[in-house]
Amino acid sequence: TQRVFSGIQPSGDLHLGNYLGAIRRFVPLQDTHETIYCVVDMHAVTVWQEPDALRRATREVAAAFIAAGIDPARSIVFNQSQVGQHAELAWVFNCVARIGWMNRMTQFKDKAGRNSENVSLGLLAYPSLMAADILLYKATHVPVGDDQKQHLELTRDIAAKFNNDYAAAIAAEGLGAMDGAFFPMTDPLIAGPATRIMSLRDGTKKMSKSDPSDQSRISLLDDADAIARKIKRATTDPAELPHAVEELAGRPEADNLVGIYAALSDRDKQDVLAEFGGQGWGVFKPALAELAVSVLAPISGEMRRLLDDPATIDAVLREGAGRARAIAETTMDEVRRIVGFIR
Ligand code: AQP
Repeated sequence: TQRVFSGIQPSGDLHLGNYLGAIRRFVPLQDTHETIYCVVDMHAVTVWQEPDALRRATREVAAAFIAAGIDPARSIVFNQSQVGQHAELAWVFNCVARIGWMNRMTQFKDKAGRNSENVSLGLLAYPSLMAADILLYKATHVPVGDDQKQHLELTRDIAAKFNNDYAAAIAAEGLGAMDGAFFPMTDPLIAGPATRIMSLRDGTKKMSKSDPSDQSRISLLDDADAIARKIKRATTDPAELPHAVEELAGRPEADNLVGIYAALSDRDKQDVLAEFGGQGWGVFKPALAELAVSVLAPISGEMRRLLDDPATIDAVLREGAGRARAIAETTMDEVRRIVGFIR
C-alpha cells in the first residue's frame, strides 16, 4: 500500500504557509493513499513551550486539519506524544545517525543561530525524531513544504544506514522486503507554486510560526480585517507588477505576493501576471486580500467552532492515537528483534 505520513508542530499560530505548503495538500491524498496526519508536539518542545499554550496549539492544529477537510474517520489524526513508539524508535535512530549529519541541517543552523552550544539537544536531534515519525509507519510518501526537503533526505540516509548496519539481522529474522531492506526509501511530495511562502515583512525569510512579528504572517485564525491590514502593510518595492514571471527575479516581495495569489486561486504566476501586469500595489493588494479572506474565512470559522469544544478534539486525537499505536507497535516490535533487545 501507498502510505502517507505528515506532521505539523503545535509551536505557535498556524499560518498561510502551513496551509498552502502542507495542510491543504493533505486533503486530496485521502482519496488515493492511506493517510496519517500527526500533531508533532514532541517536536514542538525542542524549543520551550508554555504548557497551556502547547495544549491550545495542539488542539488548534487538529482543528485546522479537520476544518481544512481531513476526515478523522478516513485518516489517522493524532498527537505524537500519545504514541510512545515515536520516542523509542527515535532513540535507535539517534544511535544510527551521525552527529555530522545533524550539524549540516540548515534548519538547525537557522534556529540555533550563533548560539548553537546553548540550544536543546532535542533541536539537534530533531531530524532523527522526524525519521522515526515517518518510518514507524513505513510511509512511502511525505507531503511537505520545500523547507523540509533536506530533512527528508536525512530520513532516507537513516533508513539506508539502518538497513545496512542490521542487514544480517534483518535477513535472519526474515523481515526484509524483496530487496532485503527493512525500512523503505520515503519520497517527499513537494508540488505546486506555494512550496515556500515568504514573510510579509521580508521576502527572503520564510513565513514562520516562530517569527516574533505577528505582521510577518497571515494566521489561519486572523479575521478579515487583520488579513486585509497585514497584506496592505506587506513590504513591497515601488515598481508596478511586471508582465512576465522572469521579471519577478530580484523582487522577492513581489514574487511572494504573486505566488500567494497564484496558490490561493490555483493558477500559475504567469496567469496572475497576465491579469495584473502593469498595475500598482494599490490594485493588487486589495484583490489579494479579498481572495485570501474568501479562502480562509470558511476554515477559520470552522476552526473556531471546533475549538469551542476541546473535549471532542481530544477524543478525536485519542482515538487516532489508538489506531496509530497498533501500526507503530508492529514496526517497533520488529525493530527490537532486529536490534537485539530482549522482550
Ligand atoms: N513558509 C512556508 N511555506 C510553505 N510551507 C511551509 N511550511 C512551513 N512554513 C512554510 C510547511 O508546513 C509544515 C509544518 O511545518 P512545521 O510545523 O513542522 O514547522 P516548520 O516547517 O518549522 O514551520 P514554521 O511554521 O516555520 O514553524 P516554526 O516557526 O515553529 O519553525 C511543513 O510541511 C512545512 O514544510
